Amino acid sequence: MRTTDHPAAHGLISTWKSLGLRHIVVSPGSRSAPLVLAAHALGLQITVALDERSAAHVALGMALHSGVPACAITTSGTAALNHGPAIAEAFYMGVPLISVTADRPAAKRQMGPGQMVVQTDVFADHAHCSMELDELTMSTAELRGAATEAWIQAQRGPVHVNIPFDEPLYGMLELGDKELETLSSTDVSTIVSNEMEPTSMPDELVDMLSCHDPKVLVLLGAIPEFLRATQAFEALRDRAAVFADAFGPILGANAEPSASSMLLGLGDKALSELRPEVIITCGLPPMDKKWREQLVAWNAPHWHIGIDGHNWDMFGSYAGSWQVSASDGIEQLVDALPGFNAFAGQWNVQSDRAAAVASKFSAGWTNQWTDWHIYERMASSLDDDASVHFANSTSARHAQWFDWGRRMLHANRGAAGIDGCLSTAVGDALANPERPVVLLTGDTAWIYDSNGLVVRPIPPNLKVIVINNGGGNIFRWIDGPEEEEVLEHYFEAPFADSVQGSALQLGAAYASAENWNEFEQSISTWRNINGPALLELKTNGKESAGFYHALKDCLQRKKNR
Ligand SMILES: Cc1ncc(C[n+]2csc(CCOP(=O)(O)OP(=O)(O)O)c2C)c(N)n1
Ligand SMILES: [Mg+2]
Repeated sequence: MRTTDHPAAHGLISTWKSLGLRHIVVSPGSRSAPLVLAAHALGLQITVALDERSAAHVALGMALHSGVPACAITTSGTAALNHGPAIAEAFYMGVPLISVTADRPAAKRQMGPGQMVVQTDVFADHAHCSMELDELTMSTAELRGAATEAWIQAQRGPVHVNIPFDEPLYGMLELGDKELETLSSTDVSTIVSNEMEPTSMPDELVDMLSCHDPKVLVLLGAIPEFLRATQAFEALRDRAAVFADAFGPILGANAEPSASSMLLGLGDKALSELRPEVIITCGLPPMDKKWREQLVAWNAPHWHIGIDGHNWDMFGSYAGSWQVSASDGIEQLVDALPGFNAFAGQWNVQSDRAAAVASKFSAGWTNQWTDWHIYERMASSLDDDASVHFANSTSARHAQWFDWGRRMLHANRGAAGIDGCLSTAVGDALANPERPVVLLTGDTAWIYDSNGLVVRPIPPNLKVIVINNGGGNIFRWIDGPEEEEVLEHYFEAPFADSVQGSALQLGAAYASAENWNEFEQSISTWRNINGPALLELKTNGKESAGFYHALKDCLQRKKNR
């Protein structure tokens, strides 16, 4: 095989390939050339992404369903630092990711070269493992050992490898059979699976669950797709009060009870009657700040289940954590809880009532062209096999209100940035070409991350819907600034009357609608386009926020009735 003459580049990439690496995302640059030449020689699937911030998010998106880390490679300097946002997202969300940043040799960093920043351990606080692999000082065996360790650590989150190369960078050599020998993949898969062995439920938690009719509240928070379970949600719902995020561990569990509508519908009396004796969380904390305040106010001992290792004291009442995968943990919870639970029954009555109020109120607004009604329509009309991504902001919040069936839903809820939502969907689409990937995004998030489509190849199975409500509508949802002018100018900050120009520049076919009549025509055009397509739905931001507040008011008026 003819490949790079830099042993670290070939050693690293070939070790990872033998362990299961399939996807590499590279951004153009010279210092990283040995890694790119090695990946090319090894026949890996290489995506080229101009913007390193996008590249790392594309790699993150590639791992969501398979759980197999993808590797993003960058040259030195600020290019390397641009991997940071995706590394932070992968760290908090628990998504496998390998970031490799090429650097100058340590001795030359003191000479003031161009395109140089401090790269060694620069992401250490947001990575499961951070290492520098130097071919000038390490043997091939040491390099391969370190590569194996990085791969193991990357199964659960981000890993950063900084790797210096001296010039010349483009040299090639012919490798013989002996040099091509690599680790057998089975050795490592055993190590990885052994580490994931579930532990049994802590005694203290067993005691809490064993009392008569325990009052248990289970919060199913966001986790990445590859860790999700398909087991019966109904069994858990009969045994405990369950509040599920749309991006949580059980497919379809958020739909009923709709966590958002439920919370708004609870008055003080109901809230004191529904106080749990123990709160069990899994995945990320709840999105809704008011809901978090209520969980703090209940002051019930909080147990966390999962292998994410965050162990946050989310509600100021942390009691302990149980290192077990979400699906094993939920299964054991179902087994440990009695088959019927009066407390769960009480919750379910309340939540069914709140959901009924919300859907009746929404139906009364038929033909209203608001963001809420558009998301409601999407939930029932997108392809059943689509993987649906929601950008951060109101998109990820709208996701919580509706029944999306068995579709896989995703939002970058780890660090909740708007800076990689498109790129992540692009990665998902590239890694899973057999199914449609749909991104539902706001106008600001779209513009922010439009470099996500400056990739080659462009995924033909990616479809985008931009809800253009004139800037960040989220700032009309929250208790924002009093003055309308200040709100509009500094916070909502509309940047695009239309996103048509950006769609066309990026090679996506474009359709748009401003009302339901136009919608029918445009969505069928959009749906039938063979290749990437963008549908822009223009709404009135004030009316959309107005509907949302009216819905909240309606739910609150029903409190305690
Ligand atoms: C990288 C980053 N910068 C800023 C923010 C703060 N932020 C959250 S939502 C938002 C506005 C998003 O607007 P848009 O995409 O139009 O969505 P809408 O609220 O209208 O649904 C901003 C700026 C963020 N989450 N991430
Ligand atoms: Mg917007």
